[in-house]
Amino acid sequence: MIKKVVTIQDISCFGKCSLTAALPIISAMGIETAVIPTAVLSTHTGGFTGYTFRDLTNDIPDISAHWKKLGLRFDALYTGYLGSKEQIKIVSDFFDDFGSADNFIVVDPAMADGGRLYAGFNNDFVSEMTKLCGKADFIIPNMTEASFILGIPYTEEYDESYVRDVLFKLSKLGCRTPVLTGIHYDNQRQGAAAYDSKTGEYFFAFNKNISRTVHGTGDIFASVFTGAVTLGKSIREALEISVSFTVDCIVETLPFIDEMWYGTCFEPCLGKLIDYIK
Ligand code: PXL
Repeated sequence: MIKKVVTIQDISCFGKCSLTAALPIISAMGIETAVIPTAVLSTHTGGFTGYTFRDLTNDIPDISAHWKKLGLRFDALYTGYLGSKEQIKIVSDFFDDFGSADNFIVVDPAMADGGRLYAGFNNDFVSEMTKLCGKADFIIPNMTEASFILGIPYTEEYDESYVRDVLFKLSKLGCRTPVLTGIHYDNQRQGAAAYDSKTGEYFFAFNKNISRTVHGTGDIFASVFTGAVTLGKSIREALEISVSFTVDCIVETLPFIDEMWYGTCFEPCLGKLIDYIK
């Protein structure tokens, strides 16, 4: 039976992030992908100005009620960028309705990067997102998001023991497996790390470091990771596939970076992703 994921995040109509990344990527992995759009924006908020924002919070309970009547079930529930703290509460109810012992929940607390919260977010939003993280099986923050969640200072200078400590503290929120993205100890390598609090194991996956920030890579990583775990890959395998694919996408983008400042050229790499999951 084909696996089914539901992903809950915004549609930025132009800009290749959130749903316009998650939908093609998870579909390419051979997984049926249902969506709940949380908001419609003309573009994402990372570098554009004057974008429109239509909040769809009130639609979510109706979609959920209809799906409950239909008896829909999903192998994974995966959330990304959420538009407001009210919306996080409603998504939390959705987890109560659709989460079960046979599926898993992934929360990517997409709210900050480079030491700063994205436009429109504040500390109240962070505390609500932190609660949502406690309900997840996997959370996928970058170091900025992890620092906001844990209330610790953001730093770009850290070592492996710091990463282990951050992962351990994140697991204490109640989520079984925190995953930290964008880990780098030097300029040579960059990657991701995970902690399975059930077994006490730590996992690391590194690839070459490319010191250009490319927009939307967090969404690409989280989508691939969610898809890989849905397909039954181990944490180690899912981490390696996600790191490799994210680096492929960054490498593909670099020659066009002046025009592509707003997004990542993931489309030409989808064939490689299909190979990685074979
Ligand atoms: O890529 C994360 C993201 C998702 N959705 C919106 C965003 C961002 C990051 O800037 O602005 C609307």
